[in-house]
Amino acid sequence: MINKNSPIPIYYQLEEHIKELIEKGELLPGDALPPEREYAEKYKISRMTVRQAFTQLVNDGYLYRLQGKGTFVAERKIEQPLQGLTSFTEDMKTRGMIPGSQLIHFEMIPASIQVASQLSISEFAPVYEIKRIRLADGVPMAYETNYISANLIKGLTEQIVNQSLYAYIEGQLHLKIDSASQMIESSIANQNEAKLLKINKGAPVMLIQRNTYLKDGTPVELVKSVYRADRYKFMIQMKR
Ligand code: 16G
Repeated sequence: MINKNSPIPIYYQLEEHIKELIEKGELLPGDALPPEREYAEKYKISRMTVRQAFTQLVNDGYLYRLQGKGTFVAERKIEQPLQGLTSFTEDMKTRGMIPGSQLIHFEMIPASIQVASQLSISEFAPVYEIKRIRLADGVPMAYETNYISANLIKGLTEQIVNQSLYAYIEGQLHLKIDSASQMIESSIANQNEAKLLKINKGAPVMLIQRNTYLKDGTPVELVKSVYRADRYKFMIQMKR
């Protein structure tokens, strides 16, 4: 498996080998990896090399370490395509996962100047402020805050937002969601986000801000989502 005469660095060969075992399902999420020492002895390589491969796999989200306990196989990340304007509920259903929401906050408030300008409404006009934890098979994936004009999207209830917002907008109100612009940046979880997402404070997250529009250009929502970076990766197809 490890070819010492190959120009490919040994740590990289080991990394690819472990990745292959994970992809084939020979190593499953939660499985403990043999200690670094064992790998070093088995392949007659240095422990430093094994550590380098492990560290890279931890950084790439394939493995995680528990202090004093060892190195374990992480859950597979969800690969989210970036083309296509979909809802969380649709995304989870396409994957055969059960979507869920835990409602943290639901209130009608007067729009701040920032929210008003992004939703193209007047300052103090009524907006719904909705905070939800989005769950996949019961596991928290993202913490999402939506601002929605109450004069445009009428009749929202806690029950509706506990299910799918997009299904209500399109299925009940017959408004056609058409386009969105989205910004993605890296960040770290603050105390509140960490608690809600069941991750450590300071753990890496991806901050996504989405402005969504109807066909005639009317802004329909303003969203800030905090996604767990240990469970999500984004993918986009490109053509030249
Ligand atoms: C996604 C969207 C969010 C939208 C929600 C509707 C991102 C970053 N955000 O989470 O803007 O409000 O879907 O989901 O993708 P729902 O129809 O399941 O309520």
